[in-house]
Amino acid sequence: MSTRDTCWLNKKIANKHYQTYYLAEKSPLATTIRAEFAVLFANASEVDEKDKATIVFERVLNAKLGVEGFEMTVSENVVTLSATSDKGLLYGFYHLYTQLAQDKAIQTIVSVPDQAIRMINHWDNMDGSIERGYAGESIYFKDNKFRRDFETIRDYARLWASVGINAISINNVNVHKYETRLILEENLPEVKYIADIFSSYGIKTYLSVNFASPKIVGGLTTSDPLDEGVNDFWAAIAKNIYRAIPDFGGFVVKADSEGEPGPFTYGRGHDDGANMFARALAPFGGHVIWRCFVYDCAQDWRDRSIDRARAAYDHFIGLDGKFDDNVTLQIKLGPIDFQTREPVTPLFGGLKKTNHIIEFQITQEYTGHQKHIYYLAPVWKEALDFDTKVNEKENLVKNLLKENSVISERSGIAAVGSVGMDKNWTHHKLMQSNLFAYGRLCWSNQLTSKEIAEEWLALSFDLSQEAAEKVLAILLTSRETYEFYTAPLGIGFMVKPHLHYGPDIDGYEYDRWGTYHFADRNGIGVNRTSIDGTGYAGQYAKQREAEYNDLATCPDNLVLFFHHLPYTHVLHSGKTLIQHIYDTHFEGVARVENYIATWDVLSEEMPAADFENVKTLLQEQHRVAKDWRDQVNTYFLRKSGIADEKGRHIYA
Ligand code: BDP
Repeated sequence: MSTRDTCWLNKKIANKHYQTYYLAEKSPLATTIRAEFAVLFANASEVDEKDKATIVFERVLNAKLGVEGFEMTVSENVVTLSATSDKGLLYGFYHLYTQLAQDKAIQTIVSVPDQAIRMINHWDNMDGSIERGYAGESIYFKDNKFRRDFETIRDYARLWASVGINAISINNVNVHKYETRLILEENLPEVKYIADIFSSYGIKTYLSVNFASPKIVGGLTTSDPLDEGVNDFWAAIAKNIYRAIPDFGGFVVKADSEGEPGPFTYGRGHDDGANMFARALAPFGGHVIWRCFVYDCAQDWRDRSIDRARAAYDHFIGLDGKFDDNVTLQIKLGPIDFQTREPVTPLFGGLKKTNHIIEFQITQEYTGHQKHIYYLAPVWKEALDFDTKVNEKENLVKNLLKENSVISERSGIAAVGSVGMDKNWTHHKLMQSNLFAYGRLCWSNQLTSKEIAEEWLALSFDLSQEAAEKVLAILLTSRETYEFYTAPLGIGFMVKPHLHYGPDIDGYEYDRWGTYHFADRNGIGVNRTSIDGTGYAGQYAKQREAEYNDLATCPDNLVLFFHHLPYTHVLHSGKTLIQHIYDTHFEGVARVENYIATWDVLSEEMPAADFENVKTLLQEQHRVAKDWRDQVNTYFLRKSGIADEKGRHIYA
């Protein structure tokens, strides 16, 4: 038996004595379903004949279910799960389990995923470290070798399959020395062990690759995507990988970004780079995921003409339609970098003829390092439901992902993962909710953040309704709370450089990364209008551009992202900018104090380890929230010279 926290797969179904009938006895996924049945229905006890129930699995031809959907029908004591593939049956089985585990009535349902690609990107290095990882070491690697903890990987695969994840890349997008060799023969048997486990749960394995591999490990003098030798190199690599791992997913590539090599070195475009990989992988049905996080990370802070927010659009919009069918562009949800509040990247709605996926971040790089409570579902919902207003009508991101991709099966969602060797996977017990929420939301875009959190709570704990509501309230307010005590109104950053945890207001202000707030004695914010600013707002459809350009319509929570404003500017809320900064920073800390008080009341109902875990981390959250409050308030009091109208203490 595994020693890991089984998260939302904790409960055993015991109320009925279920039997199963399974048709495709030999497939690996059928074996998985039987194994899952044995674990999740382990407590089935002797019961009356009238309480016995049967689960029938059947493979059907039913176009409306697609490859991954399922239908569940219920009559008397028979539950029938039907799907066109064993993968669909696996998803149906988990659905049945989660309904029973929540004591919900079993109802007839047809369920088809809203997004085709539902992916996790690990940023794991072979030395065992994880870039932006906050929950212990890598589950895959240690000491520049494979960790070979297959039980952990199997447990991990179960968690993701149960919420519908179907693709995982296992290594960092910044591909260092050892990881560059992952594509080579010497490492393929080990990659295959991992891929086989994932595959038995319906998950495809991808590798992040180094664009400069032909030079680094291929003995070539160039990595030029138009060079014949380079193309031969990648063709041979692909052939080798697919010989070892026939259902391998493909490559994830970060190129020409933050020091990573790329096609620009050779005067080539990103279409040339991506299509080179596409050609190598195409004969095997493989897939290239090409990241759009391309920007100048060595800019001069004195040069006001460069705006990092513009970069993804400026680099990729002109390439729309120029990518091969097995290329998918991966675009971060916001134009800068996973800040707590950013507008949605204008490439969504901008791209019309290119496969693309939206990139989220589960790991809490800028959102509290899994020491602070930050339930991410509202951030993701906001992005998926964002109305681009392209063509002057409603055009939501969640629909455009498929509609504007040439091949809808090559569109969807990816997210940077957050797990490590910590026993509870995520370091903070409550942040398991983000894993669950990510999978559920990828599958069903219309679920609300609240519904998902309720499901997660019901599956993960045995709480009274009163207690569950308390935890729910903490989760649902957590993003705003964090936003309140950190950088105000969409300005972002103000974090400790490199670490990205805790306040450092001018940490990046005179640095090369392009993440400036421009605060002086008169005001703060970045003028990104298309009237007299950087022009970023002009990358949106007309209505959005007008909305962001105009202070009368620009939403308060993004106003400093788009405008440079005096501290006396009056927001839509009726408060001045400076008073908003003071009020939210006091309020943010007060909320954390309330969380602490609420949590203490839960000691009877929470398992001891989980109770202690959250209690301890809340103290840390409180410590850092106070730091944020005091540094931000002091900074702006000194800059503006305007006192808090409520007369609260600010360190002047
Ligand atoms: C930034 C991280 C950096 C990643 C980069 C990326 O700070 O560690 O390598 O994103 O997405 O947020 O490639």
